[in-house]
Order: sequence, then C-alpha cells, then structure tokens
Amino acid sequence: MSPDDLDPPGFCPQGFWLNERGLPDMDLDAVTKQSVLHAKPDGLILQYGTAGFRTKAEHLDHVMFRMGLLAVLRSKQTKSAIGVMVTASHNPEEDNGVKLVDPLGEMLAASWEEHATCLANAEEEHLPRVLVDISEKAAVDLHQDAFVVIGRDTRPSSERLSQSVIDGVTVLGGQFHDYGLLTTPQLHYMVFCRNSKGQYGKATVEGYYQKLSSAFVELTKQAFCSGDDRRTLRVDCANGIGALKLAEMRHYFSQGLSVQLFNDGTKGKLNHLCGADFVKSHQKPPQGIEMRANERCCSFDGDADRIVYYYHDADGQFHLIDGDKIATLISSFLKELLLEIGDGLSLGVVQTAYANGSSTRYLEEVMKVPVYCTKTGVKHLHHKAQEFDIGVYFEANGHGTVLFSKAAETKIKQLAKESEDEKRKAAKMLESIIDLFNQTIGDAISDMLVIEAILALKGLTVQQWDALYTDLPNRQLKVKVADRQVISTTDAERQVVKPPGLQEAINDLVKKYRLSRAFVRPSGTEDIVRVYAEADSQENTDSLAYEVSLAVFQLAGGIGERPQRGF
Ligand code: NG1
Ligand code: ZN
Repeated sequence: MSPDDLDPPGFCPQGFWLNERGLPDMDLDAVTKQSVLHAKPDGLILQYGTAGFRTKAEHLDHVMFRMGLLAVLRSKQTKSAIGVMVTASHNPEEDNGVKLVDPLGEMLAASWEEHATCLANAEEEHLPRVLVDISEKAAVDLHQDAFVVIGRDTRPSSERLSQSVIDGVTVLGGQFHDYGLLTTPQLHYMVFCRNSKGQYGKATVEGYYQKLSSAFVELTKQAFCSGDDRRTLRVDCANGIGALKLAEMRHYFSQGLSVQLFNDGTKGKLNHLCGADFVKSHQKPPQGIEMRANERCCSFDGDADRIVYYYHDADGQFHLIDGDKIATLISSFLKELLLEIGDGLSLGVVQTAYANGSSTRYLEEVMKVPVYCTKTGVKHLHHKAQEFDIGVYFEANGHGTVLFSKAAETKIKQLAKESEDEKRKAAKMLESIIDLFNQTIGDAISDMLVIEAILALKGLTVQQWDALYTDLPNRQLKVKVADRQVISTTDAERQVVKPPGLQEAINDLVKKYRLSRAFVRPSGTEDIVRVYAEADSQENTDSLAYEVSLAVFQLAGGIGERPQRGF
C-alpha cells in the first residue's frame, strides 16, 4: 500500500490509525491480533494502585501486554524513554505486578494512571478505541519515535511477563532495551540516565555500580583510614534481586564495607519469612540470618527499594530501626553539614501517617526540622520533597531517599570548589551524598551505603543510633472486606470520610488509651484494609488495633473470619 492510496487522518478500513500524512501510526489490526494472544480474563477489573498493578501472576499477562502499548504512547507523548518494571516488590512470590516509570525516573503521572486503568480493563473489542482515545486525550504525537526500557525481578513469572510487555511495545513500533534482571531503583536510574543524556550517570548496571561506589568511597575516605572495625554488615536479601545485584556490586566498595549476604535466593522463597516488609510488620528478625549481639543487620524487600536495620542486644532483645529512624539519622547528618556550609539551604522531612509519633516529635521538637505528612505511596512523598532545597522522605517501611534541587546542587558544587577548609569539606561531603542517593526513588542499596557512611563518619554504633528516640509501640493489621473502596479518607489518610460512623468509632476507641492514635485506609497493593494503631504500651496498642479492626469489619463490610484478639 503506497501513501497515495491512503485515506485522510482517521480509521481506515484496514484498521490503521492514520496521521495527517496518511501514514499508519498505530497498526490497530496488528494490536488486535496480538492482543488475542494476551487475552484479558473475563470480568477481571484491576486498578493502577500505589505502585502500579499487582495481583496473582496468572492474571497479569494482558496487563503486561497493554502496559507495553501504553509505555509506547507515553514515550511518544513525552518524547523520552519510559520505563516498565515487572515486579510485585514485597508481595508473595506467586504475585506479580507492573509499573511505568516517567522520564525523570519518577512514578507515572496521575493522569496516566487513569489511562493505564482504562487500558488494562478494556474488553478485547474496545482495545483499539481506548488506544485512540488515550492518544487523543493526551495529545500524543504519533509520529514520534518511542523507546521503552524494561526490567524485572527474580519471580518465576517475571521473565514471561516481561516478554508480554515487549510484545506490546513492538506491536506499536516502539524500540526497547530489555535490561533483564534489575532492582526497581536500578530501572528508575536507567530511565533518568537515558533521558538526561548521561548527565545523571551511565545507563548500564556497571555505570550504576561505579557511580554509587565511587561516591561512597569518596565520602568515607576519612572514616576508614583510621582502621574502623565496624565495617561488616549482614544483609537479608529477601531471596530477591537485591542478592544478585549486591553480589555483583560488593567488590566495588569492598575496601570500605564488607557485606555478608543472607537469604540470597539459592534456597528460600521470595519474601517468605524474610525481607524488609516481614521484619517491619512482624517486628522480628527474618529467618535465615545469623545475628550476633549488637551487630547491625539490614533487610531489603523483594525488589530492593526498601531497607530496614535491626540488631539483637546483649539480652537477646530485638531492636528494629525503621524508615523513620533512617530519615532521622540522615536528616541530622545533613543538617550538620548545612550548618557548616551556612548557605541557608532549606531542609524538610516528608513522612506518611505510618510514621511513628516519636519520630515526628523528635524531628520537629529536638531537631527543629519541618516535617510534612502526605498520603501513602512514594509518588506523594517524592513530590512534596521536591519543594525543598533538600527534601528527605521515608516511609516507615524503609522506602525513601533524599532529593536535592538543581539550585542546591549547583550551590554545593560551587562551594566545594571555591570555599575554604571546613566549609569546603562539608560541601564536598554533600557533593558525594548527592551522587550516593538515588535521586529517582527509594533504593535499598544506595540507602544502605549512605547509612553505613554516616555511621562510620560519625563513629556511631547501631545502639547509639537506635537511642536517638524510643518508638511508640505500634501495630499494623489487615482486615478483609467485600469492597475496600467503600472506605475513603482525607487529611493525608488520617481521617475516614466514608463509611459513615467509622471515624466516630475510631475516635471513641482512641480516647480510651494514652498517647494513642489510629487510622485505617484501603491498601493500594493488596485486597485488604490496613489498620494502624499506636499507644503507650504494646498491650494497649494491640487492644486498640484489634478494636479498630473490629469496627472496620462491622462498619465497612468485613468478610471471612472476624478479627481476633491476640497476635
Ligand atoms: P499499600 O498496600 O497501599 O499500603 C504498600 C505500603 C506503601 C508502599 C506501597 C508500594 C505500607 C503501610 N504501605 O502500600 O508504603 O510502599 O506498598 O510498595 O507500608
Ligand atoms: Zn519494593
């Protein structure tokens, strides 16, 4: 068919979408044919949630194919490389998921989350129409080339599912680079590297290792020349991708830090009785790690974007150091350096409602740092953190990073060159820290290196770090309900708006305890409602959490077994 034979822009009988030159841009016939091979199960409705789509892997083939299609459109619209990550993070091994990564390595824009949901749920026969609708609504320039970068975690289903993403990309004529196995933050890094034309770093795994390791080595130069003996760290890798990547990377920074890997995937199941989510939610050590008294350990989650630390004291008591305490350590170090350079750069900390009340109090009252609370999900924290010269954000579960504004980076670089002695030293440290933090998303490997550097430089033991403040006892529970969307919230998810009566019930329960707080919200990654409670003792916290769970069960359509007392 020559261009002369083609109709004006619009659908042509062959099913092509024609541009104004009469050339086909989206071969909708081919899409329809391919889509049959990635058929949507009848009646399945999925939502692009806190971190993309997540459910049992066997239900995701069509979603993967369609996210390949969507990534092409997003790439054309933004004239940039777009990322697709196949992972379900801390969820069980049988689950999987997919999320798109925007040009600067950040989470997909909210308006495109809606397009993603529409596309994923479209019935087979409506798929071409929905693609055209999205292209029109988002003013996608279909003449543009598209480039998609793809990564996946170690789940058995991930390889096949990422092939379905590739099928989606290629059927719409997109180019792609399949990185294969990557941690989620590595994929975010690759996207930003490509779109910054290499300014952020080299878009290879090697480039990532080199960038982070040289920043770590530079930052810790002074600490390690004095023969420090606390430079061994035990890492629980959740039987996930973190193990592979850390094993590849560790020789790059081995002079400064020796990491011992546990739950490296050679035996155990992904995230099963191990990993950051298990440790944080059960408040106990993972299986499969050998702990020695007062030696610090950390856990990654299944895709290595979260990290929590912990240790056993001499009495065998377990101490968890979660995202809140990580944020506190990092902010106090940054604040000291900012005082040294004395340049009036603003520092802010962003948390969610899950942050322990003690951490918020410590940051505001002792450290005098402004603290903000956003809705759960890194995209909310990330956006808020961008409002500061230096924005520290962490979820209590250990997902977080630090963002430096362009202006702050320029200022720091200038001071590192021009100023004198102490000021220059502080500026140089900040310069290395900018490189060491993943500026796109929370990154367990990068955070681990930052923490290890700070502990070494400050000569802090894990106990001293832990002693910054004492966590209020807290408890998280899950309640099964028929439809979790019956719950809607406001005030950064701290107050329930619907169903009626639930917030009043929570208020009455909270009043019964001292130093208490509780809230509920529908999970964006699991089909459950999450309950959070905090109070003056673990016993009271557990009672409060149980009572609130019961209120949710009764007022929000609980299904299955009623919540039980005792954990
Ligand atoms: P949901 O399932 O929406 O609570 C969980 C975490 C989030 C975030 C996402 C993405 C908690 C309470 N929630 O979201 O913070 O990390 O997973 O992985 O930890
Ligand atoms: Zn994760």
